[in-house]
Amino acid sequence: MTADLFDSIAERPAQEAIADGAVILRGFAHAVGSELIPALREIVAQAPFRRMFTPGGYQMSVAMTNCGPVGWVTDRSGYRYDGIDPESGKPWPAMPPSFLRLAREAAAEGGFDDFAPDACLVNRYEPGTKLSLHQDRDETDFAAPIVSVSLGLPAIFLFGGPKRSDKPARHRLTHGDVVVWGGPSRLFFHGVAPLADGEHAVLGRQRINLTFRKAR
Ligand code: MD6
Ligand code: FE
Repeated sequence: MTADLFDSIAERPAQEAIADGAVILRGFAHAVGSELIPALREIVAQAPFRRMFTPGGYQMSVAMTNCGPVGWVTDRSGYRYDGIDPESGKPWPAMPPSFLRLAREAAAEGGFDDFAPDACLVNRYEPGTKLSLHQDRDETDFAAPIVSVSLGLPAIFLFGGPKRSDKPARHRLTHGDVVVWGGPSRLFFHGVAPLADGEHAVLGRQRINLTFRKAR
């Protein structure tokens, strides 16, 4: 019994390096999950999830919103960070202190001290929803990492390399896992495979991902 317990811990170490500069912190957000979810509900009440359009005219299957000084948006004119929610004409909801604390602590754990995110993109995946391989390159300063928090249903995170054609590795991310991503792999291609159906005890039939960035 005890041996089995330790074996399973050994097979799933708390920190998994997935590339130079990229690490999965298993369960790092678990303890604060119960604080994050009510704060998330308030954000969504002020800035509801919406499915944005890519510059090429496709509607994204992932629904998005933001909190913080600036938010990531896409429409026919391109991708950008904007201080105003185009749906409401108002600033995005403030970044809750619990979000900021988690992002800073995770970044430090991943080797990036003094992370000061000014944007938190909130993604909602429903079963069947996916995110195609892409680079995060709309930020001005690539020295800052990205911190990505997974909540709700598990997902397969696809992690490639510097070229779109690099075959991605598949990493299963579950509720509370945090990916810290920067340095040499900051511009690597990545995405999310179509979400498998399921029911999460707290969030139901969805996965929520928070990605913290220093955009400006
Ligand atoms: C997601 N994440 O996990 C989408 N980007 O829902 C991302 O696109 C991402 O997790 C940059 C760094 C980490 C990420
Ligand atoms: Fe991304």
